[in-house]
Amino acid sequence: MRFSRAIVCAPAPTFANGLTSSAALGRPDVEKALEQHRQYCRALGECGLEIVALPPDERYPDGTFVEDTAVVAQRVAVVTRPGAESRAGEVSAVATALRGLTPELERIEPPGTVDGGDVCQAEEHFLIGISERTNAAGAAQLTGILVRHGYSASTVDIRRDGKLLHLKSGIAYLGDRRFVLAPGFPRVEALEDHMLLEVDAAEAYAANCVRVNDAILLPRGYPRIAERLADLGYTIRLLDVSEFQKMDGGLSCLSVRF
Ligand code: CIR
Repeated sequence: MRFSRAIVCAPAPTFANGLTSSAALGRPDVEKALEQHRQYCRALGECGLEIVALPPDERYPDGTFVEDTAVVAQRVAVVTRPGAESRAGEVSAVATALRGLTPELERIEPPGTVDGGDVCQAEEHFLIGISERTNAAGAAQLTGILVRHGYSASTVDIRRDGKLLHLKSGIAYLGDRRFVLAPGFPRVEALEDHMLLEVDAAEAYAANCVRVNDAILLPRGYPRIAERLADLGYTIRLLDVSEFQKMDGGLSCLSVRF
């Protein structure tokens, strides 16, 4: 699957007031986050993507995690309904940006909630995580939309694990029938007949990596998985995302790629 565009949103001045359960990592430095975000956008540009930059909105400290607001596939785009109340208003800017860029725009309606971080596309199949943010009603609506557009979908409940905020905190699809997984990720049917690269416990955060055209974006500081991916022949782009990690986010959350 090749991408030609990415929607991004730089961290707002209020970034450090966002939701986080990683307080032990400290408070993020907004200036440093802005620089890391610039490097991230540069990497996406070097992977061949045109950047569509939404203006930071200080009402939404988590607005930089733009992936949660939309699920964009080749035949349909879905504006989500984020599960955290403080993030509900983030969707209007992304909906406006998507109009005209995607063939059809659908929406998740109440009582459904979906965070885009809970949706992992692997070719024509979508794995949807039921989480603290994505409920069963939202997953059912999204499944219905995707199936109407010729895709298949299945769900996995990630709440039991307790460690994953979103599905994609623990899984990345690389293409080539390969997934990267966090340790202990449930072996659901959608993973069958795929190569599964489980990261070491000490490198669990690196399960949130992103294949973008000819490269894999990987957080810096996880040498074991970096080496395994390089051995498989992938070009690796290492990026610092420490300030986003402090707010429970990572590489995938920072863009909507399509
Ligand atoms: C939140 O809790 O919503 C944000 N602080 C982090 C969202 C990260 N998004 C993602 O993993 N897809």
